[in-house]
Amino acid sequence: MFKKILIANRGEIALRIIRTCREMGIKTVAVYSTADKESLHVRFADEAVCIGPPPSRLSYLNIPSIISAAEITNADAIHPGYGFLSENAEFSKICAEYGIKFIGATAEQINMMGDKATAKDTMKKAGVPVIPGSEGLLPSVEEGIRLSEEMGYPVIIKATAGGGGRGMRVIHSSDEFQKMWDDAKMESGAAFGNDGLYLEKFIEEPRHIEIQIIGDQYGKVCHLSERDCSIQRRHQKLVEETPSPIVNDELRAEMGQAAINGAQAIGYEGAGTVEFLVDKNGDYYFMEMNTRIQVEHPITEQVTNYDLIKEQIKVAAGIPISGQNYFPNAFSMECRINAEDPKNGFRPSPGLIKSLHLPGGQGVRIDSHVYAGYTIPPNYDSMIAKLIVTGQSREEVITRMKRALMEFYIEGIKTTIPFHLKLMDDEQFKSGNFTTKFLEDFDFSDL
Ligand code: MV4
Repeated sequence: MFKKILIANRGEIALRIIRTCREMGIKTVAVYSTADKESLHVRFADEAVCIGPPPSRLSYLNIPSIISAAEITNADAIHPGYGFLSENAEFSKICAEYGIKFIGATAEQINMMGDKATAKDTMKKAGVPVIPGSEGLLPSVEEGIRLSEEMGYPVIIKATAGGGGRGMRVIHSSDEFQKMWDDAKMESGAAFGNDGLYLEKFIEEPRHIEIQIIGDQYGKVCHLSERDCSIQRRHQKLVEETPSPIVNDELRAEMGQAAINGAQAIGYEGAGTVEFLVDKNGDYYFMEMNTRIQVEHPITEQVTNYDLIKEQIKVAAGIPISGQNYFPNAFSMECRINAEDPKNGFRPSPGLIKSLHLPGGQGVRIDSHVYAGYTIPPNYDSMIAKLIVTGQSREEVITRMKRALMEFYIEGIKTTIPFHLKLMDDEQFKSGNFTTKFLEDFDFSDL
C-alpha cells in the first residue's frame, strides 16, 4: 500500500481524499496556490506545498511544480481528484515516468476516451450501443448532408475533442449544414486545437444516465449502478440522483453490462463513469466515458456503502476487487450548492462567508471545504458544498432534502439554495418525469 499520497487538487474533493487516506493510514500532501493558503485541505493534510499563484494554469495545472512537490515530499502516488489534471494524458504519463503512481487512467486510456469519435468506435466494437451517425470523423459537408438525409433530421455535429457541449451544433435541414459545420469547426479549433467533427442522429429530450464502474489490474470490472444527471443547466449538473426514476432492474443490468464490456475492452483500471443518453423508448446509447472520480460519486457511495476513493486507492495499489455488481436498495440525491446567483443567470458570487450553518441529522451528508470566515476566491469553480441526502424512497429523499435545505444558512454570498428549494416543490420534478431539457423551461425569476 502507498505510504504517502499527494493530492493534486483543492476544495471539497481534496478534503474528501484526505479523509479516506487518514482512515487508511496513508500520509497526505496538499498542494495549494497562494489564493488557497487559508483553505482547509492545507490545514488537514499532513504536509502542504505551495505550487504557485492563483491562476490554475500556474498552480493546479502546473505539472513541473506538482511533480517537484511530490519529489521533495517523497509521495509515492498522486490523486488528481476531478477537473484540473485528472484527465490529462501527459500528466498521467509523466507520473509513470517518475515512478509515481497516478491514481487514475493510463495516458493511452485518457487519449482514447478523450477523443470522442475514437471512444465511440471503440465502444461500438465492444458491442455497446452507440448513436447512429458517421463512422469516425465526418470528412466533408457533402458526406454530412448525405448521411443526414439517410438518417433524417435533426442531426447533431460534435467536436471529437469536445465534451460539455462546446463545438456542438444541432442541424434541422440541409440548408443549415454548411453554416453549422463552419461554426462548429471554428469553435472547436479555437477551444481544443482540434477541429475534427463527427455526426449523430439528434436524440430529442433524452435522459442523461451514467454508470459507475470500477476495474482492477487483473481485468475484472464491476458496475455500481447508475446516476441520473438529467437536471443540468448549460451542461452544468445541479442535481443528481440514484437510482434513476426511469431505470428498472432489467435496464440497469443491461446498461451495467454494456458499461463493463466497454471498460473491459480497453483494460480499464480504476473508477470510471460510462455516460449514456436514454431516449423516450428506453433505448440507451453510449455518449462518453469519464476516466476520473466524478463530483457526484457520493450518491453512489450512500446507496452501496462503498468508499469509492478507497476503492480507487486499493486498485491502484494492485488489490483485486470482489467483482460484484451492485443494485441499490436505497435512494440518494445530491444538490450542488454553488456560490452563484440563480436569479441572475447563475452569475458567480465569490467573497466572504460571514456566517454559516450546515444542516445535519438522519440521512444528511455534506461534502464541503467552507467555514464561517472563509473567503471564496474568484479563480476557481463556484461549487462550495455538496448536500447529499439518503433515504428509503425518492419521496422521503425529496422531503428530507427540503428540510436540509431549509436548515442551510449562508450569509455573505448568493447561492443555489433558493433554486434547489423551488425544485424540490416542483410537481414535474417530484413525478420523476423530466428530461435534460427540464431546466430550459424553468422559471428562475421568482427565486
Ligand atoms: C447529444 C444530445 C442529443 N443527441 N447527442 C451534451 C453534452 C455532450 N456531452 C453531449 N450532449 C448531448 N449530446 C445526440 N446525438 C443531447 C445532448 C445534450 C445533453 C446531454 C446530456 C445532458 C444534458 C444535455 C443538454 C443538452 C444537450
